[in-house]
Amino acid sequence: MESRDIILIGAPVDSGKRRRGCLMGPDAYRVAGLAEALTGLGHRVTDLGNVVPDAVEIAPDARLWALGETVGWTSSLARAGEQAAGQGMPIFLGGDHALSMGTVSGVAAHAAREGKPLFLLWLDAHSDYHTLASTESGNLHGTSVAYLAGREGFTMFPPMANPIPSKNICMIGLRSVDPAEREALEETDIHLVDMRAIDENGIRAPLAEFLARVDAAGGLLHVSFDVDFLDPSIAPAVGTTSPGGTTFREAHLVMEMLYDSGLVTSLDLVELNPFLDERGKTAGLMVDLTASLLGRRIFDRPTRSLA
Ligand code: 4U7
Ligand code: MN
Ligand code: MN
Ligand code: MN
Repeated sequence: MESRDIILIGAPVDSGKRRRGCLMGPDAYRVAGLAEALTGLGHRVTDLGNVVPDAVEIAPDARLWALGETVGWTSSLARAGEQAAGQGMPIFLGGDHALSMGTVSGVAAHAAREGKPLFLLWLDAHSDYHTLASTESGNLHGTSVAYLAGREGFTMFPPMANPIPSKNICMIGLRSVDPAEREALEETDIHLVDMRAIDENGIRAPLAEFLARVDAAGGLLHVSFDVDFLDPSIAPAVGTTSPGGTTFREAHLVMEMLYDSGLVTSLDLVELNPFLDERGKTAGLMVDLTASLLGRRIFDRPTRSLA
């Protein structure tokens, strides 16, 4: 694949949960040298700076944390995402995972305009499949996929105009799924790859199978990368740590396969909390993984087929 037009968009969303710090994420990626790493791979990189949330008037909700602020982010990021997707490959620098309600709806609007199906790869320990009614924590970063898939009850939010069909969604890395989420997921066609499946059969086969489907459909592919997809021993800068995550090499292999596929058209980097990092270790790893997704490799050998 030749050089790409990459658009960095800061999304310092910190409203999706109670523990603060993700608002520092975009600057941590800048300090860790994301733009420089991608430029070094031959890409053209533009940093548009940070988005701000729309002002909305929604009364505080006793159960749902910072509802109005997250709704405001959803509409402003949807606009930014739709526009950037028309100009290149947007990389959204989070910010917590509530930001994906905005970024992915924007990208979905772009895909609809192009007449192409959108596929969503969710790399996460969690399924983020709660509705506003089922969430027990009230933390909206745990509801993003439900919104994007068009589940009912997100009445305060902008209507999801282009919901993503569940057969176009693949979740990899799962190890913390709440009972209400599991029940709902079992009724869908969402492709679920939990850590046990990865232990038993490796991470390569299910990803290759999903990528082949994206390719066959001529689809666009959005990747939403939650830092807690990684094992906390290699990526400590995250509020919702969950042991038993993917290893350094499993994560790089996913990124290398995504590069080889040539299918990724947009990316979220979410849930980095620099306040919890150890001397920039997690931010640096996320930059290296993004570089792998955009062509960094150990040897320049011919690309293997995915089949
Ligand atoms: B993340 C949780 F209860 N399911 O709803 C919830 F375990 O974006 C966690 O994936 C959500 O980090 C995690 O609060 C959201 C919890
Ligand atoms: Mn998440
Ligand atoms: Mn998570
Ligand atoms: Mn989290």
